[in-house]
Amino acid sequence: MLSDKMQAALNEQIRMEAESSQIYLAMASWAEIKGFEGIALFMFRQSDEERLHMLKLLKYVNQRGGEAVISALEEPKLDYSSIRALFRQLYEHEVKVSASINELVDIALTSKDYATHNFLQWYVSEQIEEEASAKVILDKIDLIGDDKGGLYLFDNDMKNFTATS
Ligand code: OFO
Repeated sequence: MLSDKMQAALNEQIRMEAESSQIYLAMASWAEIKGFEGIALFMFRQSDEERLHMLKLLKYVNQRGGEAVISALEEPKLDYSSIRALFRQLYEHEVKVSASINELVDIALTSKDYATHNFLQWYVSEQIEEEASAKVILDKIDLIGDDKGGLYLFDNDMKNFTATS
């Protein structure tokens, strides 16, 4: 059985993962409209992944005798001034998610909820990968600078870019 505190924190994480999915969906749609086919594909994939992260948490809460809450989400307000700004927001968002996961791990440990602690390890590893790949992408963008040809190739590369690329 989940403690009230643990359940509330997990539900907050469900909201955050759903919000991540919306944010990346908004980014995907923007990239698609702008003709960045590869970036759009990458962002649609990220959005789908975040939805799976949300569902995994939802099922865990219900399985442990808790009640998952489906919250309302705010419309993502993003800075679309450049591709760099877009990926900077993705990176910063992932850093925020990692901090939130760490907070959950802390609650699990202090409340001696070792089952939830164990469950959360998957998210800890996932965040290491997601932060690292967002950093790799930002470094690539910095290398490209204002080079239009470089941006074209970058967009093409993003079609197949995964966290382990
Ligand atoms: Fe990338 O946020 Fe989910 O875990």
